[in-house]
Amino acid sequence: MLIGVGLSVATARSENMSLTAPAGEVRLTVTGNIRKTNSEAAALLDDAMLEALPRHTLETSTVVTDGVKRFDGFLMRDLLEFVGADGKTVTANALNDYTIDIPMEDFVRYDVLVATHMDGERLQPSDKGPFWIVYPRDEYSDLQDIRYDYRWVWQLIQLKIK
Ligand SMILES: Nc1nc2c(c(=O)[nH]1)N[C@H]1C(S)=C(S)[C@@H](COP(=O)(O)O)O[C@H]1N2
Ligand SMILES: [Mo]
Repeated sequence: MLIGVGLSVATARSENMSLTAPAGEVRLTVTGNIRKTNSEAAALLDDAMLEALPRHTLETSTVVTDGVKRFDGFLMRDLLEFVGADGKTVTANALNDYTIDIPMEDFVRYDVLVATHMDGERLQPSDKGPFWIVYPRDEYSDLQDIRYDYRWVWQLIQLKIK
């Protein structure tokens, strides 16, 4: 009986922790209301796991750079699906302690990019890296607004789903 109970607990646990463990350095951590984890209540993601997401490109001007830039990365929508996120708000945290709540609906309505590269160069933590949330600003006049500018989090390292 005791062995049976132990086994069912172990099985339930492995079903929840359904992501493989990161092999490399953890670059992005997702916590909160997610179905897929690989540590206690978190999805710890390394470059290899993030590079396996469908790649996406976006050209746009930004409020902090000159002219139109080419950004490469993956869609926030695909990342959220990968970790089984379910909620109304995504709290984004940056290396410089910047924190902001972003409505989940942004990622349904728009192709919001988690950029890894700008003009072909890997974003570095010393600048806007390792990740920069980039909106398709030039495509939608609605996005050319200070409320959205706040959501362009650079030096992104953590997301919490609520
Ligand atoms: N990591 C990080 N991302 C950030 C910020 C910040 O301080 N740190 N500032 C936000 C704000 S308030 C705006 S308006 C835009 C542009 O910031 P800036 O005009 O202060 O350079 O980036 C956003 N992303
Ligand atoms: Mo700002």
